[in-house]
Amino acid sequence: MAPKRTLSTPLSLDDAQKQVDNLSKAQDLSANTTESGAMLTDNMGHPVSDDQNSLRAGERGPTLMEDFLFREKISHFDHERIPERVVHARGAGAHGYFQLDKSLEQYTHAKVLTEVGVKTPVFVRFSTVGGSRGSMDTPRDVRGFAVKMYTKEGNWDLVGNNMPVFFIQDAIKFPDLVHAVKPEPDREIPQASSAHDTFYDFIAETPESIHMILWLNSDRAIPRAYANMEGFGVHTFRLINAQGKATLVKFHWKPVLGVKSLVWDEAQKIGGKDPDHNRRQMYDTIDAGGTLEWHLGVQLFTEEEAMKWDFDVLDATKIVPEDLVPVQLVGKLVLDRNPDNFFAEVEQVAFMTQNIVPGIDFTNDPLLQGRNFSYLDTQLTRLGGPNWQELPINRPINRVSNNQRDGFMRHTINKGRVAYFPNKLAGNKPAHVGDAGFVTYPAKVEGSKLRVRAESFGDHYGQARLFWNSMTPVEKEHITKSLRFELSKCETRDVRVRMLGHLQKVNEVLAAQVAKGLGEKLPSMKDVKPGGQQDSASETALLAAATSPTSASGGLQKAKGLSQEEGQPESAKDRKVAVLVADGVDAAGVKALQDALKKGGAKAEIVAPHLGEIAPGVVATATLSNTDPVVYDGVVVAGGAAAVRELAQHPESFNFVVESYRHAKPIGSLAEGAEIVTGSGVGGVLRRVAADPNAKDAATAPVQNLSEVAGVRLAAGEGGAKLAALGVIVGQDKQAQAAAESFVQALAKHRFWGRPQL
Ligand code: HDE
Repeated sequence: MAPKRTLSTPLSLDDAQKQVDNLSKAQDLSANTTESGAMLTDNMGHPVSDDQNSLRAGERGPTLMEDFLFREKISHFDHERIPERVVHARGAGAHGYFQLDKSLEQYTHAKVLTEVGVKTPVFVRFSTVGGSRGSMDTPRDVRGFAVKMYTKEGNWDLVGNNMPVFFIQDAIKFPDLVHAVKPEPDREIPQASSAHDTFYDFIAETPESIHMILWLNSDRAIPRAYANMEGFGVHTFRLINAQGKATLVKFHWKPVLGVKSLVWDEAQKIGGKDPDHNRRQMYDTIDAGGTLEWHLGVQLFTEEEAMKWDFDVLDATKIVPEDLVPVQLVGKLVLDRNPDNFFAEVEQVAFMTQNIVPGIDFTNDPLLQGRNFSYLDTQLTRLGGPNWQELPINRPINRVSNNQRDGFMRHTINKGRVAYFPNKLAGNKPAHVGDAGFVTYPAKVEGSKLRVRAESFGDHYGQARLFWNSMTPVEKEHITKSLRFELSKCETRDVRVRMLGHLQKVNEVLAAQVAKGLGEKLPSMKDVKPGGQQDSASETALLAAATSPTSASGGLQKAKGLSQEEGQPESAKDRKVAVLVADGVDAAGVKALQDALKKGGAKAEIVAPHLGEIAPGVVATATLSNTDPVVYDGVVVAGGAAAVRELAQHPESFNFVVESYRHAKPIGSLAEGAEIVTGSGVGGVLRRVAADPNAKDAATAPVQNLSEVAGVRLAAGEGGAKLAALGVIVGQDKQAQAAAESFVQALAKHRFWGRPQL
């Protein structure tokens, strides 16, 4: 007799009310997380006697077809890869939580934005856009900032970037943009770089991208660390309150450690020395018990306000300046747990802009509308079918209950004979919940079907000029230098010239200074030489005065929050310092330095000619030849006469000082360590600054040999103060602690622009 069928018993709606905290997702994942057992088995659980030798006919004979252990192991391996993401292929992620400090109840009924204090679990993935999965972390590129919140009311994905605008206004152009920036299809060159002909050829024909091109060529495109990036939802979204009233909103993530960047030369070198630089920083910080933190900020405005501005809030190439609508900080994002398995979590996580929760809704931004199709579509190929939502990292923490069934790799075993609606057999469950569920905001829509771009999207230069005007002189110089670099890599002159035409419309001086590097002549040229790797004082001064009239900017000529050199928090937290030591080092000085760095939240890495213990309590974890100054935020040369004599035998010691100087990072020395600083290429500059700034010969004086260099004396009194203002801390003998403290202060400033050229 056939077994009696039972009706399915869908869960009630109360799941949405269940207690959620920062561990809810960890508990959910634990159902699929496993440790290796003591005994080796195959995938079917058969104990394995030996998986290092295949089964063969005779000692030297062929492998047998019968060897199911061999076939299983190799076959699984053969299928270990899935397609990488078509964009944002390279990335890293971490778990954590979002906690609301201030209820937005007035604007939304989304629980995640109204329940103060609840810790909603999150998974965040940061990424670059253009490079392949195995490319480097530090190209000049936009960074993805994708946040998945496992809320009580289902997953909310805020799939944003570290820049508030985008290249294009309509999603239908996205394949063109991506084909243009990716390696060129005939030669698969260049990897993870926008500096090539096809990208700027496309951009030169796409003026709507110019605002974003300025962001891309600014320091924002080479962040120091994920924790030093701002995040933006980019599009205008809608919040809906319990009364059904809508408010428009832009989402921001403001980094607690402030926005900080690398310099371009450094970013390129890190790409070779430590391609995993950013993912390593995040992993190491969390592994050591630390956190990465951001504030959630919202800009709230009404449709009526938006209609008064001279730009369209549906146009993703525009910001809403913070001067028009301030960013209110309402909560905190904390990342505090590394994934257990990179593939299962970071590679398989699938973000979707269409994952929103009741109380949040879309607007008609044509980029967002297109994305809402693309993100589901792409997962079908990348994750191999319709059941990717069941993957542990993707499934929500609240109960999923519907009549969808089957498909490749279905994991859920849905009980019962009913898989349709309406039904009487299961009491019409799972039931529709009407207003208690997601209800689309009834925005009014009317119009003819037209394949057009709105007139209100038409101003492509106004906000580019606003961004340019809002930069500090040094930031303007970095943008200029970056554009010179990028365009000089375009082999086709016509591409370079067309781009100059656009830059002229942003700012004549900018265009003229870029033109110089390209060997082009523009009528507006001034007789100021472009700077090289370091900032050039004359070029910076010229650019400082260069501003342009704006439009599409709400009447502003300059806006808050765009410059990363103004108003950003300063902190030494999580900075990593190379401490150069050798046998015979003054261990007490190193201890004082380590203590001061630790107090400031920074990390010291002891770098010596060899690994291991150098002196009691001084253990080298890196060597002069296995690491490089570019992967640190600053360098200190420790004291001890014998140690410094040994360091002087290694050219890498001097290189540490010179590279750090060029990259505007703090440099320090303790006691005799000053001899490495003054004996390096930086020595001449330091003597010039600290000793007698007017002495003409000091500028060109060759660096004397070590025994003659009075490094310690050099730093005394006023001279020492002048050097400290340049971020060079030369510690006096026996005053390691004071020097260490000054160094930590310098570290918190991050970079010292405008140092005299080497
Ligand atoms: Fe994406 N984007 N995108 N994008 N995007 C993807 O989805 C797409 C855009 C962003 O860490 C893909 O799962 C279209 C803007 C991030 O897994 C794909 C358009 C912003 C990530 C896709 C855009 C983003 C993606 C590829 C319209 C910032 C990585 C793999 C022009 C607001 C998420 C995937 C992760 C990934 C499509 C534009 C951010 C193909 C059609 C604007 C952070 O679906």
